[in-house]
Amino acid sequence: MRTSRLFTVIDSHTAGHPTRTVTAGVPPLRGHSVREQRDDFRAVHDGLRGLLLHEPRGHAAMVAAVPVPSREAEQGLFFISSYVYLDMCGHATIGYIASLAATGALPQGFEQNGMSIETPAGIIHVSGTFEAGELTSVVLRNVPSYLAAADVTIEAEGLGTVTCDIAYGGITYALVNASQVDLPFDINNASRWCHAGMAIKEALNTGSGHPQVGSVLFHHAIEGGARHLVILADNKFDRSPCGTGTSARLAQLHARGELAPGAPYRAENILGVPFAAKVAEVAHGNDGQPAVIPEVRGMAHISAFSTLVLQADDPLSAGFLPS
Ligand code: PYC
Repeated sequence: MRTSRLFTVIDSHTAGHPTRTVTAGVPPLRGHSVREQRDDFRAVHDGLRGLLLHEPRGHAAMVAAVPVPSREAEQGLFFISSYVYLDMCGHATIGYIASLAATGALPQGFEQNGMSIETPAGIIHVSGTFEAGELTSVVLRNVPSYLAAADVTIEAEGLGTVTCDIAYGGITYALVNASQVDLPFDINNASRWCHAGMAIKEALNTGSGHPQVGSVLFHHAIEGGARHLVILADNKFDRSPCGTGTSARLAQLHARGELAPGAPYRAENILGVPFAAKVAEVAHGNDGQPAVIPEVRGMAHISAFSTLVLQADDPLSAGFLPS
């Protein structure tokens, strides 16, 4: 067999959402910061995104975590999804740490002190809980997160008038109470929720004058928190409760006076698997706006240790993603 490329990867899922941690095969990248290295990957090697994440080696929901050197933190990490480059990704950070733990690659002292990670969105801090030396959960302290706009009203195609808040948690989200959409809030209706989410995103992002959003988070109240369904893109939704979306929710609830620092917030995915979250600290955003440091705790499980191969004569070397 003649191969033209080989990548070693560890696949995990965080409450159902996949992370492909790439441990070898990515060419050296130019740039000082993690953001610059991520931008170099995008400019020079974007073809690898299809190879690593699209069919036949991946699928629409796949997200890669790519470790790179950092000058600012103990490690650097950037995130590639099948459809876009994410500045920050909570579920993939949790998947990355679980992958390091599964291969004995957590840095020395992690169990006591955790570590800092530079991401394109900024520096985060991760630590873990352990039982008899085994990682049992990953605790992520995210970048400063804030409410960007409250009580925004838009007309969304097929839905009519929708009210939402817009908040940043490493990615910017429209936060929408799911009761405004006449659909059962369950996984069997995921593609219809995707349609609804995309209609809201489109209405916000095409000349509404409101902050642009990357994704739409629908929330449905439960005891001690909410069930989340995050619509990422056409036919793509987060299977996890979404780390950056949960961070945006914490910022929203804190700004509205509905969640005190330290109070627990249970963020469940659409299948009922939770993240445990809280406002860890009150802080300031990059532009001095009132913000919070969110803390999100969850766990990932390993699903494969693989070597991805591109055979030299593969006619579909770029991969493909059915829409
Ligand atoms: O967990 O932050 C997250 C995330 C973003 C996109 C998919 N998952």
